Amino acid sequence: MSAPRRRVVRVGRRPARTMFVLASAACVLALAACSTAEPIGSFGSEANPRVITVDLLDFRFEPAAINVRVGESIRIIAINRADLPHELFIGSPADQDRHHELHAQAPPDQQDQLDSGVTGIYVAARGTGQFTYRFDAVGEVVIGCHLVGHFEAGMVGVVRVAAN
Ligand SMILES: [Cu+2]
Repeated sequence: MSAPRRRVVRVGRRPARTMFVLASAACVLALAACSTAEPIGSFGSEANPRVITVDLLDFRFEPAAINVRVGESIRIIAINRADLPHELFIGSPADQDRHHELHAQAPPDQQDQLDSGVTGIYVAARGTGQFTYRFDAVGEVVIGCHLVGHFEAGMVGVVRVAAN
């Protein structure tokens, strides 16, 4: 009978790198899972919109990608987790450009007055806001924050509107 062989655990370069790659892959998967709100549950009607909560952070939306179905009404609850004000504005790339220009032209003390509450909402630091939006066309719609410098910093997301 031979003595049990001792198992050698190598802490060489290769295993460490492999672990790093696996950990990175896991992180990416976790982020992907967290950053998409799947259309689960009942269809959001105008009378009974589906609620999606979006965190406003410096400088991103969480989730950054939202999936809805065409014709669906979504009550967006925007929770500002940051110490800066933010907004959540919905529209096509052209709408985003126009809204961006609006913010660029407006004086600092009017940055909070540029959202209609129909296509977007301004949310003070640590505040919460909400509005309901109906997604009428299949495709992609952009969400953005256009307070000066925020869009450029990457505060942009997407709503994917799927056919029923
Ligand atoms: Cu912002």
